[in-house]
Amino acid sequence: MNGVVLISGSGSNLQSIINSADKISLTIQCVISNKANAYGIERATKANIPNRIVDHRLFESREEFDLALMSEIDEHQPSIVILAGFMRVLTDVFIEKYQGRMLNIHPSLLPKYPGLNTHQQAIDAGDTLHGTSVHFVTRALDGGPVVAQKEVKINPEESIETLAAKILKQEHVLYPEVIRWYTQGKLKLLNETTAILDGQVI
Ligand code: NHR
Ligand code: GAR
Repeated sequence: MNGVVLISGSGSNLQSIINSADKISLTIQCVISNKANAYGIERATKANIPNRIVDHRLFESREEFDLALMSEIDEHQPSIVILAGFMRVLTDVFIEKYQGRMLNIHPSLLPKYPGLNTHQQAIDAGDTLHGTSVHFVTRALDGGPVVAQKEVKINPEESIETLAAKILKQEHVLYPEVIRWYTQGKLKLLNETTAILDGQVI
């Protein structure tokens, strides 16, 4: 299956997807970043994957940025759009076009802590359990149906850095697995609030 990956940063999730691409029957057609200095762009280049920068700061509005992003994506006609550490909130015009074939990995046990600074929020709340979620992307920010999660323990002396590293390690296992479900046709979005895995509501 053909796919496009959107990133904003280090791209360690992108790397885990690149490394498992054969196993999960995914051809990454293009990697697109909204940040020119994202290390994930170097990872794509090293893996001989076409890549582009669409700098959100060059656009007057979120909609105009999204339209530029869409025109880059649509050159490839991807069957899946993968958000991997992508940091811009997407407008409805974008969501409507790709809903049902767009996944995100979010560093919390959704529905806890949608949005930003999730590790800080979990520590501040005194949580002992944290984790990561893969969900279908819908208009509701980090509110689309959750497909799968992995948990990590928060230790008493945990810092944001140690916690983020533990979460990333789990993400690198979880995301390729969920993408494989999708490429194999086992995972589908039924509607804005419901996902189906192997014919069963998740
Ligand atoms: N867009 C929609 N409509 N729905 C979702 O579920 C989305 C989305 C766009 C991105 C990823 C999400 C995450 O996993 C994601 C899910 C960025 C922000 C944010 O507030 C929030 C959630 C996510 C990504 N971004 C700031 C903004 O103004 C910019 C922050 C920055 O540049 O550092 O867009 O957490
Ligand atoms: C990941 O932990 C991902 O869940 C999170 O950022 C990290 C990206 O790391 N995503 C978000 O916070 C989205 N707002 P990576 O660039 O090394 O894959």
